[in-house]
Amino acid sequence: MKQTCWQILKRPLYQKKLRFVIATSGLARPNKTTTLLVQRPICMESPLYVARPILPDLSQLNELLEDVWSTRIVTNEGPLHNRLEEELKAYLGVPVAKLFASGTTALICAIRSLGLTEGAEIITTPLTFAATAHAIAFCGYKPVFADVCEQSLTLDPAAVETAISDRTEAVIGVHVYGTLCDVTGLQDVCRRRNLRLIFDAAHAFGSQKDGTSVGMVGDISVFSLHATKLFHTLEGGLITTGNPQLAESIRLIRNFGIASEEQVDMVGINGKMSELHAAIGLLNLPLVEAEIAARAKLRQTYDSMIAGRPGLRSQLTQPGVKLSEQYYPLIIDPEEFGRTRDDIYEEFKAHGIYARRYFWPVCSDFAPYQSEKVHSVQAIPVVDKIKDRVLCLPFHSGVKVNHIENISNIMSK
Ligand code: T4K
Repeated sequence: MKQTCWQILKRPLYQKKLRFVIATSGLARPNKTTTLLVQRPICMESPLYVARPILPDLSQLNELLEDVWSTRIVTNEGPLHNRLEEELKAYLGVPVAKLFASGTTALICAIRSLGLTEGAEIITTPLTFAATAHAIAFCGYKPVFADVCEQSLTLDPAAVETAISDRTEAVIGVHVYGTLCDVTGLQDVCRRRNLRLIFDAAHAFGSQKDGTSVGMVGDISVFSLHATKLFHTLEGGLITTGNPQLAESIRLIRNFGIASEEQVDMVGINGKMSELHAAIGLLNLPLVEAEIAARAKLRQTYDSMIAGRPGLRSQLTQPGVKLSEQYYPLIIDPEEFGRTRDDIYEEFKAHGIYARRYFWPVCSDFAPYQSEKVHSVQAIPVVDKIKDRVLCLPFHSGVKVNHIENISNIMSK
């Protein structure tokens, strides 16, 4: 039987030999580190992470930065920044694309741009990254968590309807893992109940529904351009909107509300992206299609790995949707599969495979949201069930055949 390096290193005889070698080699006297090595052997292969950033050629980056160095315009809507906004408009097929220092700053500015009433409630999903809920609270509004749909794991329009109070003024849907929200359903509720609608599209870069960019739905869409995202600028964020008035407010809020040297129109923050980050974006954008193709192939491989296995399912297939290929969430039913998500997560980890339990714990479980004053939760039975079942597998072009074999072997036990 083929043994993993972890299993070999765990064998008592091997550990005894290792201790002896360390003690007699003279290279290292047994200390805290070597003792730890003996007690907790690590896998020899380099770790396999859930995400791996695409990176441009360093010499190309240098070339771009030479211009920046010569002009010394390094930030504040510089030429590379503006060029990237134009290129993103074309790539995404949107009329407005505004860059930010991070996805979180972009979310904060998007929420601020709506000009909601003090103390307003914003309904969102608890099954998301901390940033979604935090952006709401940071702006002084109250996050209200509602349940998700069982199949898509995105905000359920019916649950939103139930969660609406006389203080509700907006909804934030999240295209979680890259699965699109029920956009029509959410738009319908928001139109009928006169609510603003933001989409947190951090996982949905480049995604389309029936040929329309995901960045064109709702009032505003917000993307993360963090290193862990398919397209990234190391750190960064992006807002798209079809509403020119909102676009202008968003641009002002990003730059302290400054309209001109003599005029400050609104309360704003520093949410700007630097030229260095924009340069990375300009060089990464042409690399995105190849990364998408590699991930699409990997998705097929993972799909066939779990096909016909009771208790395992993956992301919902949505007709007419061009996937962003951001994550590969595996959903594990412990009763049917016979093992829990956490059991598999730990075993992966022991083999140097760092899958992630996004998004556990869910936002409604966070300490700052335990008080009714800060947030409220409607019944969230689907989230309560699903939060212990999702495991995002390593999903990028660095995942190779031997990794997949390893993953498959662990899943087959
Ligand atoms: N809304 C949603 C729905 C989001 O998911 C996010 C961010 C946001 C809003 C806010 O956007 P930003 O303000 O972040 O732009 C990561 C990211 O930091 C975060 O951007 C992302 N969502 C979240 C889902 O994932 P962690 O705590 O899981 O990151 P970390 O450092 O553990 O990275 C995951 C793995 O990626 C590492 O194990 C190794 C690999 N990695 C990571 C980094 C940073 C690399 O290979 N290279 C790197 O430089 O949050």
